[in-house]
Amino acid sequence: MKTVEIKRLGAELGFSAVGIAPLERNPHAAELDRWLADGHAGTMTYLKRQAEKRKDPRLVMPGAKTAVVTLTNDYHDVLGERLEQLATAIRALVPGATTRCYVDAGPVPERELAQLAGLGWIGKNMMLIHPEIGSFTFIGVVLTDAGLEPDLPFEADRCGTCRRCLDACPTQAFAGPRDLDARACISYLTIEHRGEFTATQAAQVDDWLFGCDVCQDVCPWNVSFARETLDPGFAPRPDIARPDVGQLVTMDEHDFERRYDGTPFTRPGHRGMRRNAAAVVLTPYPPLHDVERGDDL
Ligand code: B12
Ligand code: SF4
Ligand code: SF4
Repeated sequence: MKTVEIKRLGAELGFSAVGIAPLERNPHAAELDRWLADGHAGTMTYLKRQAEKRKDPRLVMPGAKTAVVTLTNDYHDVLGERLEQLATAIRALVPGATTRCYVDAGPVPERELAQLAGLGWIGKNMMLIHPEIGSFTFIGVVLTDAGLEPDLPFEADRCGTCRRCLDACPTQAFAGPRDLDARACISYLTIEHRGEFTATQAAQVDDWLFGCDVCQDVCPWNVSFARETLDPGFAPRPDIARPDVGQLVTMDEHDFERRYDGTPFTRPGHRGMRRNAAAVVLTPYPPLHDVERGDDL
C-alpha cells in the first residue's frame, strides 16, 4: 500500500514514472569492472573511486533496503528539488524512515536500479529506455530503509535486431552493444573530459558544443514515444539553447559566470566551454593565462 501511495505522490510531483528496486549486489558488477579495466572511463577517475559502491549500492547508505527510482524527461536542477519533496513524503508516510537522494552525481548505479525497479531496459546505446516514454529521461534515486515492496525488474530486451544507435554514432564510440568507450563519445569530450583536446579529439567534437544525443535521436523508441516536456520548470533558455560560439571562445571568466551560472555549462566550466567552442570554430584561442586564473582542468 505504501508503495502505491509513493507512486501516486511521485506522479503528483511531476515525475514521469516511479518504480522501486531492491538493494542488492549489482548483477552487472563484472561489466563495470571490465569497462573500467578497458580504460573506457577516460579522465572520469571518480568512477573508479566509486566502483565498490556502484557494484554494491547497499554500501552507499548502510541500512537502506530499497531504492525509489524516478524518471523525469528533463534536466536535473529541478529534478533535485522534486526528489527531496518525494523523500520528505516517504518519511512522512513511514515514520522513522531515513532517506538519501541522488541525481547523477553520486556513487549510485542509476540505470541498473531503474531496470531493477521495472522502469525499462538498458538499450544497446546503454540508455534506460522506458517502453512508453523512451530514453530522453533523467533518473533520480531515493535510497531508503523504509520497508517498501519492490517492483519486478524489467526483463525484456526490446532492442531486438536493431542497431541504429551503434551505426549512427558520429565517432563510432561503441565498442559493441552496451559497451561505450567514453573516450570517443562527444558527450564525454565536451562535458566530462578534463584537459585540452588533442587534434583527434577536436576533430571528433566537430560542431558539437555541449553533449550529443545522436544515439537517442535515431532510436525508434524515441521516434515513436519521446514527448517534449510541457513542464515550465524545464523551459529552454535561448542563451543556452543557442549560445554564440564565437563569443564563447573569447569570453572571460567573469562574463562566463555571469551568463551561465546555474546552467549545465558550469560542469565543463569556463575553460572547458572555451575549449569546446574553439574546437567548434577550429580556430586557436587566446592563451588562457591572459584572461583567467588557473584551475585544475
Ligand atoms: C559516467 C556517465 C556518463 C559517461 C559514460 C556513459 C556510459 N555509457 O557509461 C558519459 C560522459 C559519456 C555520459 C554520457 C551521457 N549520459 Co551519463 N552518466 C554517467 C553516470 C554518472 C555513471 C554511468 C556509469 O557508471 N557508467 C559506467 C557503465 C559501465 O555503467 P552503467 O552506465 O550504469 O551501465 C551498466 C549497465 O549497462 C549494465 N549492463 C551491462 N550489460 C547489461 C546487460 C543487461 C541485459 C542489463 C540489464 C544491464 C547491463 O552494466 C553496467 C554497469 O553496472 C550516470 C549517473 C549514475 N550515477 O549512474 C549518468 C547517466 C547514465 N547519464 C545520463 C545521460 C542522460 C547521458 C547523456 C544522454 C547526456 C548527453 N545528452 O550528452 C549521454 C549518453 C551517452 C550514452 N549513450 O551512454 C543519464 C541516463 C538516463 C537514462 N535514461 O538512461 C544518467 C543515468 C544520469 C541521470 N541521473 O539521469 N554519461
Ligand atoms: S552521445 Fe553521441 S558520441 Fe556519445 S555514444 Fe551517443 S551518438 Fe556517440
Ligand atoms: S536504436 Fe535500436 S538498438 Fe539502439 S537502443 Fe534504440 S532500439 Fe536499441
